[in-house]
Amino acid sequence: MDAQWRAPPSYHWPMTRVFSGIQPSGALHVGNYLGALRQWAVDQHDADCFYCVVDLHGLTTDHEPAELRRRTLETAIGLLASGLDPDVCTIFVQSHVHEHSELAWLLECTATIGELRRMTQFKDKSAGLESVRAGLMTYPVLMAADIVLYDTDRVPVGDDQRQHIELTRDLAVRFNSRYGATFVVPEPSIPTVGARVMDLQHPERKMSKSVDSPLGTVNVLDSPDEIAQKVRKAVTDTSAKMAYDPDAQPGLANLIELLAASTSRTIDDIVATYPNYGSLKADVVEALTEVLRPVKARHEELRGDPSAIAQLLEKGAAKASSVASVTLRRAQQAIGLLPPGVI
Ligand code: AQP
Repeated sequence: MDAQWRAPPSYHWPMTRVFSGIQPSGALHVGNYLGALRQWAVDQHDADCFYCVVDLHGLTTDHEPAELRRRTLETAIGLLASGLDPDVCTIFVQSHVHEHSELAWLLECTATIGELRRMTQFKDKSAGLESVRAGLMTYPVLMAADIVLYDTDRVPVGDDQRQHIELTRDLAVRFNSRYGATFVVPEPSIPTVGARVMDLQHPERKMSKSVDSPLGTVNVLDSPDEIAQKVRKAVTDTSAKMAYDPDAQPGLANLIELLAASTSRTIDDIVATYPNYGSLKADVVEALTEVLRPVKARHEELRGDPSAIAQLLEKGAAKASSVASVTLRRAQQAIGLLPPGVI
């Protein structure tokens, strides 16, 4: 066997390798920013980071082709506006790197239908649909392929992705134990505050790009007036008791977390400071407006030059492919596929 295909992990020592992705399923919201993107921008200075707009994941539910293309570009602009620097990290579109789909098949043949059916996002997203696309059940396997292709050590994500990272780890371990050391087994990295920003109108469910909740979702590009209107109308409760209790007072807990995540204040400090919900909401408006201000300003600069974005995505894809192709070949060899030209 060709030794380069079966070199044991970790392949990129001493740099930690980081990978994460985002679906082009709608406008970026403050949950995406505080739960994930802000951390991505920090990580790019300490690790070898690969960040991806996962457009193939956008095919799992109803979509308009032209709209998917528009959102893919818009999401890439959102990543740059969030502080990602293409000279420091690798930014690309998933479908530009064919290795993602190819490795996904090898991992589909490693996963079981039972474990995919147990994914809570599959249960939530398929609930009530008359016809469920097979891809909606198998996309966590594609996500596992996205991650292990880059010999990823760490995956910065929001709390909603915890179960998918667990599946990725299970598949990597299973593949390694069946076919020999092939994949690095990644660790999730989930922020302590802001990991699950809830919908302002329905604080029992997370803020989501693809759910139509105009007053419940604070978008990264919202104006200060829109932020103020949404936060002022945010659902709280009638008890008026200042406490951090996500089960009993989920709306209030969400506002407290939003303030903690957008400032350097602790939850205890916030609970002790505010006499009533009104003054808390006023400070949440101010904190969100401030934290999003630089993102909006960069977005304004970037949106005027889509061809520059297209070029940097092409460059990112070439770099990503140079890493992904090595991992894919290693996995193909391990699982028993005959390399072309070899007898
Ligand atoms: N509400 C949230 N709070 C904190 N983090 C969040 N993330 C998503 N929603 C929240 C994190 O953002 C990153 C990118 O998310 P994604 O595009 O992979 O899709 P998602 O997790 O399914 O998020 P959305 O915004 O709710 O999209 P749709 O509506 O398409 O499902 C991830 O790291 C995620 O954890």
